[in-house]
Amino acid sequence: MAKPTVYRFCAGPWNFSEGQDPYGPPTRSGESFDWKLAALKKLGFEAMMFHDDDAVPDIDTKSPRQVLKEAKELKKRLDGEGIAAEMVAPRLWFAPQTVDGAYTSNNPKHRRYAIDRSKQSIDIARVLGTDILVLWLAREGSYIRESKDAGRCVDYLVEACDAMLAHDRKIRLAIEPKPNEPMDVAYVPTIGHALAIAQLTRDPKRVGALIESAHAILAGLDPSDEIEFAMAFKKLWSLHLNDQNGLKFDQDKPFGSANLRVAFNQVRALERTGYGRNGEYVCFDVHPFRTTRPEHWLKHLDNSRKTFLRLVEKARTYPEKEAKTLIADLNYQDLDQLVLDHLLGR
Ligand code: GLO
Ligand code: MG
Repeated sequence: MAKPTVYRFCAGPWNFSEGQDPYGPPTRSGESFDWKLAALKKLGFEAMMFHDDDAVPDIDTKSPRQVLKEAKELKKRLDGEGIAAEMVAPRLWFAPQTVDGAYTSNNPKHRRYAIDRSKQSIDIARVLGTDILVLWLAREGSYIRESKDAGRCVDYLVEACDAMLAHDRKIRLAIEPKPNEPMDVAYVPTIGHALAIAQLTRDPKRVGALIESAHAILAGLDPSDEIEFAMAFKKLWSLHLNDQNGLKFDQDKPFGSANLRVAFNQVRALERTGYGRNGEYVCFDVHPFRTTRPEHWLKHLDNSRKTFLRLVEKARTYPEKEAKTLIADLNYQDLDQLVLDHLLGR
């Protein structure tokens, strides 16, 4: 039997957010990057994930040389702290060029901007020592159906992936699906869509996925099934665990906060499929509640990890034999209760 996975944890600088929402300003004043790096260390997390402009602020105003220089400086700081860079993601949803899509914009100049910026993110990833480029396709979708050609957008997405794969022979693209928000409807809403796009690219082996719990729930799916699906293709290269209370705005709640059983099944899926054995990290894409006071600023991350580790124990002590007998007997009534009793502690 394989040795139990020792999980390693990761978060991004945006996960130390300041409480702003569409209806109100920040409720905590911003902290510096160094503070966030120190906070991750204090939490015992081993890696940080980066948007390109987290790594190099104001990236669009800097020359390629300057960008690489700053990326190298960052790498030194990370090495000094013993924190790895888990991934880099081009932030393709802020700039005016991405107002109606980046890779799938109707405007060829804007599509070019998106591809060039993605190539630059790959250069940053190389400097930071990671081979994972995460593509959260935030604005690849439509506000109204008639504004874009959905079929052509598939071609545009494939073209963009091909350009990135050609730019660096080692880079792996991890597509992070989400069904909506900020768009009304996104073109890559599920893992199935992401892996289908992968098959059309010049090197399908280097195009995989990142699953976020909340995004699967927003798509009306069970995140544990999404995990098992991606792992069946050996394509789950990163993970954003969090929680989501049904179909509403993207909540990014602490892991397990809304539905402990759904969280348990995600952990069980990771255990069953061996996620983490090839060095993949468990990242928490969670935000503090708006009400959080600065002295409790790290709790959402610490608590997410605590819940995760307790659920690992629950997965490892799950009464498999008893469950198997009940499954063979089609006694799902008692199987259901077995799970609840196990989670509640007998
Ligand atoms: C938003 C996404 C976002 C991405 C991040 C990395 O819904 O989850 O947080 O994960 O920008 O690309
Ligand atoms: Mg995410």
